[in-house]
Amino acid sequence: MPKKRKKVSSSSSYYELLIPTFLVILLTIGVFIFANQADEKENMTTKTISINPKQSTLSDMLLSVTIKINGIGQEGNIFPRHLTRKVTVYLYGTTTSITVTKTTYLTYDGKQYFTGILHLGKLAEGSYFIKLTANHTLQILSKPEIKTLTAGQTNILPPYTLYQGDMNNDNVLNKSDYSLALVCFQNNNDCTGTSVDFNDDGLVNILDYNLLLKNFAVLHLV
Ligand SMILES: [Ca+2]
Ligand SMILES: [Ca+2]
Repeated sequence: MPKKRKKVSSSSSYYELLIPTFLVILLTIGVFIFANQADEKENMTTKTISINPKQSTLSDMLLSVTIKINGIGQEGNIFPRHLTRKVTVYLYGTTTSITVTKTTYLTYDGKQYFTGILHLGKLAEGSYFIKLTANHTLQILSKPEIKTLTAGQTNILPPYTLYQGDMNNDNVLNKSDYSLALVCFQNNNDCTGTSVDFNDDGLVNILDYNLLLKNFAVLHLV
């Protein structure tokens, strides 16, 4: 009888040892799986940050600008004396208070347009109103009015025509400009600093005067 009791006691002790060991193994596996899931979550978070659009907007924003100046090109003087034009571009954020003014020189393509790439610097992606102007031209608002700018690519503006004749640079074409230009035409000079040689052929004559009148007509000012 005492021998039987000893056998039962040995078997019970074996299971008493096995069960805690098994629980420890299960606990270890659980901790391992939990740790792996946490690592995966961390990796996913890192990946999300790497494509955060806020970071991509910090790269240099590029704008391809093309303008036509009336009187220069195929319907006017195809061989202007000045092969570059200084152009100022104004950007206004539609949903932010961002305002940017940049000036660049565009190069004549030998036929019709002045073109160039404008570096806007670190500018946030988004929607903007864009205006352009050159020396003694009226400002023009780009069309469509709201332009979405995207980082990492060259944003292309369609060609715009700039109209000359704003002699006093107040962004209005009216009789004050006509009077200032008329003095130059009557004296047959280029009125240094306020050139009326609109077609840039080196002469001040009836061709330039007609261009000014045409601008008034095109802009419905007469
Ligand atoms: Ca004016
Ligand atoms: Ca001329």
